[in-house]
Amino acid sequence: GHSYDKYNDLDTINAWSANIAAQNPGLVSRSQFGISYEGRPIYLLKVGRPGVDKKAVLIDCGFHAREWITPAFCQWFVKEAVNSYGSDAQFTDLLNNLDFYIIPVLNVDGYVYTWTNDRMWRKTRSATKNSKCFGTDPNRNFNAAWCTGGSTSNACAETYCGSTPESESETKALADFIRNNISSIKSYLSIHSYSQMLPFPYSYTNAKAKDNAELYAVSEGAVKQLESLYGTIYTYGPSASTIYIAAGCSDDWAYDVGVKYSFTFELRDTGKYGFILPESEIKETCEETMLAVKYIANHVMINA
Ligand code: 0X9
Ligand code: ZN
Ligand code: ZN
Repeated sequence: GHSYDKYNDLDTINAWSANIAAQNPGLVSRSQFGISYEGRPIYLLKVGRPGVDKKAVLIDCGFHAREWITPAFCQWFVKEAVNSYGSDAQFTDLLNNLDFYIIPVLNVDGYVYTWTNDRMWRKTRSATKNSKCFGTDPNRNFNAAWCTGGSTSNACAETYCGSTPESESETKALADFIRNNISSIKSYLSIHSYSQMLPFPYSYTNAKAKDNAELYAVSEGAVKQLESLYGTIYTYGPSASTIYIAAGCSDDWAYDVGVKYSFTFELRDTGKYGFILPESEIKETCEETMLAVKYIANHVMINA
């Protein structure tokens, strides 16, 4: 059965999302936002009190298949929203004034594959013409200096950029959703693991983003909140200098189409367990990350 303190498989996550929407009709609704290469539905939860002209924060999890802590975080976020509405003043305020679009698992085919075949799979599961290798790196598949630095046209590589920008059904669905809702989406948070970092654009160039100073201040404030709970240390700053140069990433693409508050989270840990973070760390990881996400959301509510 489903548990917030365990890693849930895709069927369990899909049953959970149907259920939490059914149980909280005034706060949570579920829609199918795309369909994967192998034909699985990709679900989207809209969390917030219905209202007119609401600004929105888009959060995706399960971008890279093996980063299991990330779908766990998206589930945790929705649980906290539902439990906090009407009792926690700050979260209630956020839910009254913002919509949160939550994608619990974007790369559904890859996620299933990590449960059935290869725990360390990263990419999508699409076939590539003239290659026996499968899968594109979804975070190298966006139209932001596509297939230049930090990515490759070698289909067998972990950072394969794909045959064209948005060649993947999953990335195309995400890009279409952002384009179709660009007037309301003010913030995009892409949840990954691991390395305890909170980078922001750009990663395809060493040039600073137009909003660099504000994004730096927001990431600093968010990290302070996160660190206050259990002392987990995060680094933050422009992606290219904080992590590495990488082209075709969703955060850079979203920023360049106009989503100003675009951040990537790299959750626990720093390498002791890496992608295989023990279930015993789910609760602390999610609780500390909630503080950072709420800090950013509050900034968006006030300033966007
Ligand atoms: O390389 C990535 O896609 C991310 N690291 S991961 O280990 N989760 O694969 C980092 C993404 C940071 N953002 C950008 N590079 N734009
Ligand atoms: Zn990742
Ligand atoms: Zn909590």
